Amino acid sequence: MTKPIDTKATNEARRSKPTSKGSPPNTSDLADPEFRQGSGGETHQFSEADPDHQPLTTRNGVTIADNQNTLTAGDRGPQLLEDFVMREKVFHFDHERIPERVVHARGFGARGFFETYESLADITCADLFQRAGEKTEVFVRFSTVAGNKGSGDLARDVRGFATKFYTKTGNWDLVGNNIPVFFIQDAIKFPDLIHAAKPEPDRGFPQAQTAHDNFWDFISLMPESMHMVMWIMSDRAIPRSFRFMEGFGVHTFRFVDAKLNSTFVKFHWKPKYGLQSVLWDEAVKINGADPDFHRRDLWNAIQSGAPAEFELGVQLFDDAFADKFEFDVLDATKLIPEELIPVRPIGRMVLDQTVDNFFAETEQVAFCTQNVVPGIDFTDDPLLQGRNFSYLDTQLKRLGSPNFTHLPVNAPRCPIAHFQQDGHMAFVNPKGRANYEPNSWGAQGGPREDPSRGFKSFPEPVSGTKRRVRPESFADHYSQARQFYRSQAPIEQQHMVDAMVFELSKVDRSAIRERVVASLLNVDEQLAAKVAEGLGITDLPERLPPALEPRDLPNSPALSIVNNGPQKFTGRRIGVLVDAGSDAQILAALRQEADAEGATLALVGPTREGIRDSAGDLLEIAEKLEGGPSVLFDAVAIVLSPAGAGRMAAKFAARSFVADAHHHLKFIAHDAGGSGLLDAAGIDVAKRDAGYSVLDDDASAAAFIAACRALRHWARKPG
Ligand code: HDE
Repeated sequence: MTKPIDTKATNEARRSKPTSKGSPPNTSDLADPEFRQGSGGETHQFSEADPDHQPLTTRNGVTIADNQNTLTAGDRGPQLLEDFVMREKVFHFDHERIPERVVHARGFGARGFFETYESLADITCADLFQRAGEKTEVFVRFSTVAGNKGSGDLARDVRGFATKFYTKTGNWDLVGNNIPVFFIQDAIKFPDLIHAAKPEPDRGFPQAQTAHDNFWDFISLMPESMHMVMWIMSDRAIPRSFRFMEGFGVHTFRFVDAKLNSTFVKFHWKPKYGLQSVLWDEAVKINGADPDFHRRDLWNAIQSGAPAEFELGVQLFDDAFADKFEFDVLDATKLIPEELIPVRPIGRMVLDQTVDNFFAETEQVAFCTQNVVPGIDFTDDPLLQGRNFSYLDTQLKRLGSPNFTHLPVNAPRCPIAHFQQDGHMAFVNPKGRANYEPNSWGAQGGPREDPSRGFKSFPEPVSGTKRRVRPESFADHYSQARQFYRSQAPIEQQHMVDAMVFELSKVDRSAIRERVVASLLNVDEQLAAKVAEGLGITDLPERLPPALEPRDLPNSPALSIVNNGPQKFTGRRIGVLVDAGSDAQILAALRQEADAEGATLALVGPTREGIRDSAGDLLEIAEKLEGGPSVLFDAVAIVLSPAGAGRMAAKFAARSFVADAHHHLKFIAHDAGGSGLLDAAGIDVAKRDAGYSVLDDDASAAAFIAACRALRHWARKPG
């Protein structure tokens, strides 16, 4: 007969506190009495038997005696249906998942505040913009669009940049992207666009990629998408981190003042530490080395006390500008160049708190473009109008109840009072008899409308014939695509060509590849020719006839990332390759200079247990070499003793570390020992350009960090 295992003894051990005599370790996290508090704030008394822990209970509050074994009839007998402890636990587990977002499934949220710079009372009555210094609580969710929840962060994709402002007059959701234009002009095309971009339905792949037939087939047949295609084929679609990208409201909105005067407005987020993107080869490798690279970056930054920060800016204009602007301001495939209407900063947003619970906040947050507050209004942009339907609808599907506004992350911070009632999970319920209006119950009759403070739409005169038509003013699909391409630095243009050649090389049908090239001929002939060359198309196809002949617009310097470098290294990370005996003085100088710049130093070494430097001090290693390739860093330094260099030179991962950094145009610093590893990786002195620094004293460490402010040594020809 089998002897039952004495789980009582194991449980006792699990519960017991560690003793100096080496008894089993306590499950340390659970030792924190706050750790298991319910989200409703309820706490349980510690059991007398175990003063360090709250008793484990069922959801009904019944204390559980045994969380290891199901109730059975006989030690080896069948499990009993009456075991509510086991059934409730598994039941709840079975229902843990809610539908992931149909787009923007993979996201990462953070909390913080928005601070208004100055009163905008002359242009909007929106309460959050009335008083200089006013702080408004915010929740932001960054995301990718095409991939599922588990996809890699470094997909070539648009990034979502959705902000919920919990204002005193209701929640305002600014649900934007990191690209200022969109693929389509009318919401009715959104399901087609997303179907085409997502994995193909018969095979379920490719995941989180537009590099496949369906996407490019759709694009080649939808000229209006070409402007946005330029953006997603550019470095904008592979940002270095959420902290280093812009955000845009995309549509034209309205600011409305107290007298119902309207001013058109486009919203912009500008990252405090400037824009930065990775190279495609880096993106591919980062996705392997750390698929959570973007979320980890934001998490680490906030946890280390360096919040992400963005400035909110607006482009303001009136009807006169809208009438004379060469494109329709209601067309979301167009932007207004910053050179034409400069972006006026109106406040800053600081994201300084990570979430307490990913599901409760990042997953359950429900953004709705319809969430505007008095002083902010929609325009007739057909994409925006369609979104106003879609977001509310999608939240019901995802969260399963019209009461999703009760969830803490979605609940307004201002008072709410209405006669809506019941529904699934109604846990914030009105009291009293009156649940309709008008009523004659006097003071007990509940809330009343307020014509003076209530939301009022801008009284836009509207007339027209009801029909399905795309306005003539939306017909120019290529001029701004051309403007974007031509406004890029040569290296950025090359990246766009490379991206298109890569993506189209994954397209099986040559007719689709050729149709894209035919469309590109409307954007820029050289671009089309280079893409054709990369694809091996020897005879350029006929140009796709455009609906409206594209025009040459003036270049917009603001559109380039490289030409607008931040000239700071703040918030960036240096990977320092070290081994036993690395020079303590050089490491100290590097650390000091990095600290002064607001950058971080991460040591990459042979083991996580740490190594002793030349002074005999134990150094904390952030990444074991094989798990910490140089793609994870913005710049690298190689600080090795001669013996250490010898050991490293024998390792493929160490040679790749420096070879990749070289190939990715990174700034590289090295000491005399580090030079040996560079030689071993094939980067001899002759190949070391101005992006290399020799570390031999404190001044050289300072010079290296100063050089890093350029972010990349673009002049390098890695060969
Ligand atoms: Fe979205 N979009 N979208 N979108 N979108 C969603 O709403 C939709 C568009 C954007 O972090 C969905 O809650 C339609 C433009 C972001 O939770 C869904 C159209 C822009 C997020 C939806 C668009 C965006 C979404 C899926 C064309 C930039 C993530 C889950 C008319 C201005 C928000 C959800 C988050 C999410 C519909 C176009 C940005 C299905 C129909 C343009 C940042 O409702």
